[in-house]
Amino acid sequence: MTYNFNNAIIRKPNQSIQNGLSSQNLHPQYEIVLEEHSNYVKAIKEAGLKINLLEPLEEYPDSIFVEDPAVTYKSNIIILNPFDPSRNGEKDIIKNEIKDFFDSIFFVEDGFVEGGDILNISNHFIIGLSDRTNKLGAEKLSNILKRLGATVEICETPKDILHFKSECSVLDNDTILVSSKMAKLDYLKSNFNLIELPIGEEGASNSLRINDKLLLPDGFVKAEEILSKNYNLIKINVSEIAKVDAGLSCMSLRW
Ligand code: CIR
Repeated sequence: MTYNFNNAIIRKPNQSIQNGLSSQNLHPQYEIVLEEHSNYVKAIKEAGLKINLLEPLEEYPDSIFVEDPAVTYKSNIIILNPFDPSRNGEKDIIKNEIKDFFDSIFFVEDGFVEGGDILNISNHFIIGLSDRTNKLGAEKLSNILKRLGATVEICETPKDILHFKSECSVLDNDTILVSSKMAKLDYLKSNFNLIELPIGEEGASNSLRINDKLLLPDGFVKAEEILSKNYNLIKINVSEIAKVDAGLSCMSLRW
C-alpha cells in the first residue's frame, strides 16, 4: 500500500534555510525551523518509521527538502533532476548518501523533474508538469517507473502552484486530499475519490499518510474537522518552514 512504510530519510536543518527559495520572499528563522523539524521527526517516529538522518548541507539552502532530488519505488531509488540551479547539485550529494539503502538506483538525466511533482498512489504515479518539472523529465521518469512495473499519468499542475503535491496528498489507496484548485483537475476527478478542502485551507492539503497515522499541518480548523472523522491525526506546526513554500511530504523520503 502506498502509505505503508518502514523507513525514512530526513536531513537535519541547515542555517542557510533562511535563504531558501521563497515565492513570498520570506526568511524563516533557523531556531524555529529546528524546533518544527524536531517535532516532524518525532511524528514520523510515532508513525512507526526508522529514521536515517543525513547531515545538514549549508551550501544548499533548500536541501532539507529531500523529497525533491529523489523518489523511492519498492526497493528502488530514482535520482531526479531538480530544475532550480540552486538545488540541482543536491542530487549528486544525496545519491552517495542514500544509495546503499536501496537494491537498485536509476537516474533521470534529461529534462527536469522534482519529487514534489510526483504523487504515488498504489502502483500508480501521477507526475505533474510545473515550473520545476518539464515534459522531457516527466517522460524519462515515466519510462523508468513503467520498467519497474508501475503505471504512470502525466498531468498539468495548475498555474501558481509550486509543485503538484503542494496542494494534494494520498489518504488511502484510492482517495486523495485536494485543495479546491486541484479538485478541478479532470484527471483526478474522474479517477479517484477526492476529499476537497475549502479555500483558505490549502496549506493542509499537503498532509502525509504514514501507516495508520495522518500527519497534518497545524492551524487548519476545517481540515482537522473533516479528517479527524476517519483518520488518526498527528498535527504538526510547520508555519516557519512554510515560509519557503514547503509542507510535510517534502522533508522526508519514505519507503
Ligand atoms: C523550493 O522552492 O524548492 C523550496 N523552497 C521548497 C520545496 C518544497 N518541496 C516540496 O514541496 N516537495
